[in-house]
Amino acid sequence: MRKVVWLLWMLVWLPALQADERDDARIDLIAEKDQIEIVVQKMSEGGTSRHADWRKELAPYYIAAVFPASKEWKTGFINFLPKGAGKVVLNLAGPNIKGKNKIPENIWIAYDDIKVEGAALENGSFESLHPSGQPKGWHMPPYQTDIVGSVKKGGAPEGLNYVVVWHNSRYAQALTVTEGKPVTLTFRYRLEPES
Ligand SMILES: [Ca+2]
Repeated sequence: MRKVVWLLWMLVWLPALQADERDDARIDLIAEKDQIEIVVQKMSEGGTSRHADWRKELAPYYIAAVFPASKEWKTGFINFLPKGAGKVVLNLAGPNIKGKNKIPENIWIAYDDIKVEGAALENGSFESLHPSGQPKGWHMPPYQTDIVGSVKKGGAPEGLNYVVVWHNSRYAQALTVTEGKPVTLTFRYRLEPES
């Protein structure tokens, strides 16, 4: 009988759990180059973080943080303590849900109004653009994909512009951190509706 109850529980909840995971915004904090240990202290409600578990030597210097997203704009935050000084690269990304050939699925997450306390950030509003249309201060880490993130105009929670990204096409910016000085990152985000 217990087994049956367990099975029923799984049938009810497993799809729900999977659905949740699909809807996560993901922010990576990467200090691989300067080998700064990162300790996450606090996150917005429902947020979870883990050290990189795909490459052991990278783990102390790489945090993957996820935040439950919906189609409505929400505010998220993450507070972390750098245990050294140097550069922590902030990556705005989407969830790692493996699709065909183990390549992550193209799930779009929108971000805007990125603010940082404890370090300087350029153009967290995405209002300032290069002639190419790319946001000043941000770069795209190299991934092999033809489906690339971009700046969207209109419907932003702050100003005119926001950005959309997914796991394999991100906007990134290096933050210069101070040893022992906590950094708080706040941001607006949502699941980007299919257009
Ligand atoms: Ca904006």
